[in-house]
Amino acid sequence: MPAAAPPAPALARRMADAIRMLAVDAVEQARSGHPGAPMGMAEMAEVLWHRHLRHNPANPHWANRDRFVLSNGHASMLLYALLHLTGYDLPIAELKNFRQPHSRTPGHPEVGVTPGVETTTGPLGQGIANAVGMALAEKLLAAEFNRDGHTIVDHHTYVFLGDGCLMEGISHEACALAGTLRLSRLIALYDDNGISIDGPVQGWFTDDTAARFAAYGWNVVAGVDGHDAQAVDAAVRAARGQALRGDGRPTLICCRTVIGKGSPRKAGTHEVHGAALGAAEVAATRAALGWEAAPFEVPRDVADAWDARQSGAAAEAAWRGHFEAYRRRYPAQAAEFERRMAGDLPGAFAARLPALLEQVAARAGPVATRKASQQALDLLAPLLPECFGGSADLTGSNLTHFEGHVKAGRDAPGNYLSYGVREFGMAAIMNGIALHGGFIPYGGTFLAFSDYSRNAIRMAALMRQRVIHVFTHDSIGLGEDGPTHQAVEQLPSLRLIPELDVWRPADGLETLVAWACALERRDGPSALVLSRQNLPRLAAHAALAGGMRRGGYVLADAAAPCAVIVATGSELMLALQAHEALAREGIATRVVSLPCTSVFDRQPQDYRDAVLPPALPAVAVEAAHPDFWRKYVGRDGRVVGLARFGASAPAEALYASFGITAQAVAQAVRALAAQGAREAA
Ligand SMILES: Cc1ncc(C[n+]2csc(CCOP(=O)(O)OP(=O)(O)O)c2C)c(N)n1
Ligand SMILES: [Mg+2]
Repeated sequence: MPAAAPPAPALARRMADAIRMLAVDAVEQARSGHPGAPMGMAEMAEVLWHRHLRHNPANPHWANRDRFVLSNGHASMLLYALLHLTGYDLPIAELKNFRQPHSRTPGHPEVGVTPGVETTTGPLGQGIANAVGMALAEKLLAAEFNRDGHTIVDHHTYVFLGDGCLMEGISHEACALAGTLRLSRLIALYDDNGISIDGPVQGWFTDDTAARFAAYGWNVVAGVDGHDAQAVDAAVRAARGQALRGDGRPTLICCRTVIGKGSPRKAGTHEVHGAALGAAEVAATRAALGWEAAPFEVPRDVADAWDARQSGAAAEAAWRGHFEAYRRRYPAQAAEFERRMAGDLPGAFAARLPALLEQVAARAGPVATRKASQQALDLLAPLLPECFGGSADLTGSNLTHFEGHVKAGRDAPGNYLSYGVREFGMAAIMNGIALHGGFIPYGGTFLAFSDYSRNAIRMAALMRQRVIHVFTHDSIGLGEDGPTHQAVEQLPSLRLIPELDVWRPADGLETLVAWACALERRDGPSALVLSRQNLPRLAAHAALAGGMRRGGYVLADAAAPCAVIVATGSELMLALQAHEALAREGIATRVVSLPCTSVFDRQPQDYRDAVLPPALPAVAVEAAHPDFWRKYVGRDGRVVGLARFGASAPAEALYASFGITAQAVAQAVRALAAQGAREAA
């Protein structure tokens, strides 16, 4: 679709001022928020949203809409004003309720709360990385589904970002990769206002941003006056033209702006970044702009000019026409495209899974769970073309590659990406891929480095996106690489992230079940925590998969057990060894495997109580920080774990020297049993 004709300059200015005043008035009403950035980016917003963005306010989920990411999420009122003005289901009452309980205008944009918001932003730098993921998803889907004369995947990803996003390290990770991958349909507009919270940025941000992005392989349009709508328009037109000619380079348009533009006394200062202007300055701003409308009122001609409902419906209808022609010619691909964008798994997945569980349960030999994960992928990936794998430069260690994977490259589509050593970037890019739709992204690194990715994992959870993290080398069990690489606190701390399911499987069958649950889960991310070292098969019957799916189950039992031993992953074998040793002494115990505590916690009380009877004392064993397990063993229970950093030595030596052994578990049970006997006496 060609760009829309620009409005007459006087109207264009009033359209921008409408954004300014809605932002000013909403922040004033809330006595909270960030007016400066919306005021400074108002012209950029008018140009992009009115003249270029292809979207349909009546259908925020149209598959081929352009994506828009407000990476400087504190400018949320800018986005809410745009959504309201163009005709999304965001009435003026919602703007009046900015930042109030239950409003659809939260402090920072949240996907799923406000129609038209594509990703949750606010943690600076992650929005631009999400956008890289969206642009990558678009490029991959276009390569997979478009046919000669049938371009059904054909949209842009636009981003607004500020100084803060560019100072954040993740912008380097993501933008460097975008240059390498030649994501030419990614067009970012930089709000270059020279101000961040502490004041003028000369004291802390003096990068040559244009040169930096040119070095990444981006097309840079430098020195644009961000308040000159014609100049911004020309830059966006050129960027779009270049993308369509297949130039390959993403574009950064550097727009010189004045923060708080329009406010006579506060424009250009950090005072306007994150505080209401105050009644006097609001009045002065109205006067300076010549804006006569009352708060939250938009003059009719301005409202009409902004209304994008008709043009949006026409744009989507035209695309639907193309799509129906595509369906007639390529019915199978059309159905597959719709399935992929809807996020439904193919019927073959559920149909084949039971046989695959049998197959894996029958594999007797010891296996590292990272290897079991690769074997699971070998079985599942052929059923799931939506799987898009990768690793932050540890493919051979994470074993995230599966048979027949195809590496995506500069210009080559594929289903696997070497993200380079960019854990945070990978995690935020995966969020963008998932948000775009069409793929289930997964990516690997060592568990100890999950901290690098952590806020993006948190964002996936907050946004409830289906993203799968593969974290291998999960404990001191990795051995000689030492304490820098041995996770201790990561496992419990990941479990504290709401909505994140953390799986730590113990053998091949548990690993396949963990993968299946992560893939089936539509409403949140999962982390698979996997061993480097070989582990014995413990669950030899596919029938156990049902209990695994519930996050926890009884693996070994006895008549009238006097204690429960709870374990995960590589320590489950220690629990079983202790159970057997104790049985020989006449001490009856039950062994419970808890591969995913959050899934277990979601089970009905009677199931949880049946697995972990509240009356029985409990011992937990896990080669990680012990505190988390208090939740299951209580104050009187025992935890065999590691409340210190590991060390560089062979794994067996470390387990022995840190006392994470079957003997220690058995001893803990004996102590509990003795205590119980004393109390009973
Ligand atoms: C990761 C992260 N760190 C810190 C903040 C807090 N913060 C919000 S805006 C901002 C300054 C951003 O400067 P800039 O992008 O230039 O915004 P402007 O003041 O120009 O609107 C900071 C530090 C944040 N939102 N995210
Ligand atoms: Mg700034």
